[in-house]
Amino acid sequence: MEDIFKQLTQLIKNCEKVIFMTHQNMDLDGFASILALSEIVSSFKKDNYILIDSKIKNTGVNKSLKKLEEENLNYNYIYKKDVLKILTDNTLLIILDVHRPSMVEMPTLINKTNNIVIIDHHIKCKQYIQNTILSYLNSNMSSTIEIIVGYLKYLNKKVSPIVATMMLAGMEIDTNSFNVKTTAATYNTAAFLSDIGADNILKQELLKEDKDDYLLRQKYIQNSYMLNENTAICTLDNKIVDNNILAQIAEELLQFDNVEIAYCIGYINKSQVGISARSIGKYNVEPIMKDLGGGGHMTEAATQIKNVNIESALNMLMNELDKDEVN
Ligand SMILES: [Mn+2]
Repeated sequence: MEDIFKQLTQLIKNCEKVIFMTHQNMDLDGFASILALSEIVSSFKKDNYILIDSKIKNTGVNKSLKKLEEENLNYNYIYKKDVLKILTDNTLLIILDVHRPSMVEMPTLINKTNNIVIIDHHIKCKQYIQNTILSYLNSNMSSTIEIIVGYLKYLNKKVSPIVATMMLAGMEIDTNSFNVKTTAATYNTAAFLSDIGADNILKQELLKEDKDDYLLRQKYIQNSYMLNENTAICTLDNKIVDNNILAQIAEELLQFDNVEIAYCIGYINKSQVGISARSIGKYNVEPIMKDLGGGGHMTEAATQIKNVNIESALNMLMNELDKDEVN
């Protein structure tokens, strides 16, 4: 890892400016990792820009943006429509928390430059961004934040307490409150962030949610059921919901007795059904989602299936589960 950090430092020092990008529907792992790296890049006296969507959906990210504004902490945010205007031959594009080209915030940006660095903690998928000058993928890491904290330690640098707080919140989300993908290194990362001033009260505020969203999930969870001795299923109605809702429901099902694997199925738009899969870490849910056209991690994976209804998506899932049992 030291070698990667050494190369990254050289690339930052040698470039003219940096543009940061994460995946579509930016979350706190991606955003807080970017904020931390932005502080690092600024300390090297390099201009840097954070590519953001004009309509951010993630509540944690929105709350963080508002908090940073209130505290007069100004980062250079840039929208897709303006990013090509600032891109030069010597601009470094650092992509965080994603490595699949179709999933990045602005896929067309990838073909506009070869100065690409990728730092991610997802299991390597078939389609990955190939024209990189540096790529670090480590799926043993709980979060991208854990990698970035490694870089801070390597550089012997800190970030501002407010960014440390956002990083801690991001880790908490990616690990489902330090339950999955959590190792001694994960706790050490949290301890480091706490040491440099992460604020537990602000962290809770960033993670708070809308009561109506909570109640909606509980309504669906009431109708969830056990498929067998360790697998819970929750199917939604015809309402179109955000992908995140499916993920959150599957995650929440894991807290109940006997549930070791959970699936949540629902419409994510008119013609697409999403399946979100979660596991406490005893079983790998990634192969099943992969067989259904998706991907992910051992403990969290998902897929989107076109032109099916919930019932047929459920049938497809059951077939895959049956196959798995036979094997
Ligand atoms: Mn992540």
